[in-house]
Amino acid sequence: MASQQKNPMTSRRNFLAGAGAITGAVAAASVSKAAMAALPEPVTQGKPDTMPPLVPSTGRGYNPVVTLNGWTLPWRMNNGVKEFHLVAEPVVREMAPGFKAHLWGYNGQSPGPTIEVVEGDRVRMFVTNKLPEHTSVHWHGQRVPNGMDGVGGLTQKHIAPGKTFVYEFTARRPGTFMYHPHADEMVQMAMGMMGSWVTHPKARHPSIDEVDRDFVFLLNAYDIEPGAYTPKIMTMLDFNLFTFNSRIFPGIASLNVRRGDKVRIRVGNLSMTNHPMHVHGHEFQVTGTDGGPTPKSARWPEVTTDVGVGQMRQLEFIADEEGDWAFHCHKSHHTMNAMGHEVPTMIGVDHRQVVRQITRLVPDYMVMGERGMSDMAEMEMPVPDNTAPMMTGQGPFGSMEMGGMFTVLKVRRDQKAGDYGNPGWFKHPAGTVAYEFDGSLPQPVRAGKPAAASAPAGPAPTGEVEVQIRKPRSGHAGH
Ligand SMILES: [Cu+2]
Repeated sequence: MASQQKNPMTSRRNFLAGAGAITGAVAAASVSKAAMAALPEPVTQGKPDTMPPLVPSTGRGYNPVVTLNGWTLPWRMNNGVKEFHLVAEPVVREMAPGFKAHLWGYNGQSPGPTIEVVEGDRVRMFVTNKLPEHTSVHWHGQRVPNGMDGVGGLTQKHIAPGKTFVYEFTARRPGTFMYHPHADEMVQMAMGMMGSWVTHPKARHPSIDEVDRDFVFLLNAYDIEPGAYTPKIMTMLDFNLFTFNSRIFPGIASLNVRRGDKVRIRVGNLSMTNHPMHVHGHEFQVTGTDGGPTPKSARWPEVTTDVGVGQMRQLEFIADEEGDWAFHCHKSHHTMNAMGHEVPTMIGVDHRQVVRQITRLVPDYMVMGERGMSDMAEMEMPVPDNTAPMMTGQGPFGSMEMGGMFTVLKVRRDQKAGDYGNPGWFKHPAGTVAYEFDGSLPQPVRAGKPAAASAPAGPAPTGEVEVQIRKPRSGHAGH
């Protein structure tokens, strides 16, 4: 293969030899050896780590993206055509340390590998189906000949189990795109079948800036009961795991950048609801969507942007504030992991007497949540095997009480250019961390008083405070 992922963790295994090891959960389709011989060797990735950017060694050059907890698929160049080989197959995805899910994906992972090409590239995608049912691949957002659009039944025959189909087209528009099945979509997307696609501009583009860091990931949601491994695919709205690239906090890698870097984050949404994505400490602009680059005259600053279902957004900003900045979906239920949904609200209910009575019968009985839910993060309550804690993540000051769609943007002055490694927790300069009040502060100056006369020692005489009290009248019509 002409281009290789420069990472020892990438395993190149023989497709057939590896077939039995993929999963015992679902019988995978078998593919004949003769049929595979002419295809680009399938490359798979077993580790859920964020892999280093794949610097192109053939074709036109570009500044590669970094896939959060993912990787970019290597290709081979065949008479000027970039050939990729996607293998649809059952996979085991570690969603967070200690919690694995049985999903469907591509080339060993869910989501599948990111595809990176350059505007104008001729692209040939081989898609081999090792799922137990038929599939297809739709190249979301791209200009393709209609018969390459991947809608099973409408624009092509479905790809039966064991078969390989070829898609061929020119990557006409630069931008941020996705790929996913257009066959038994409800099941296949609920099982994790999707991937990112980035088409880099072939030359300087008036609406596409060069950036120092370029991240990409997809938003997805799963419904996996505590202790189970396989998503419930009939779920329409009541998901319990909200993921960046099929990972949940604290399993999501941090975005590590150098202070002053221009940062681009490409986010696509293939879940069943919208996700308002929020960056702390910085304002960003949305510089593009899956419709292409946004003209500069049509951009405005934001700190949260909604990424609707089936949409992609490019967030860009200068990372000029050092620190550990939260980056998350702003729906508070989406920054939590699986829990029973029938938990009653116990805030303000003093049930100590009840607990004493129950404890006589059930010694291990625990009642959660009478002072809010943060107790659950601190107590690390026992959960079934293969279940992520609901709210967790140890930070330098204690539990972060987060899960799901949450990670940290780490901005450091001493991060090396091109180094995506985790620099550890931020060391705050003295006097810049919120602190506990201990009663010793300079006397306040009250608004509306001359400064010279306004700082008497001791508390202000109560007679000087004017308040107006309006009593409600009975029978008064509200408005
Ligand atoms: Cu969300």
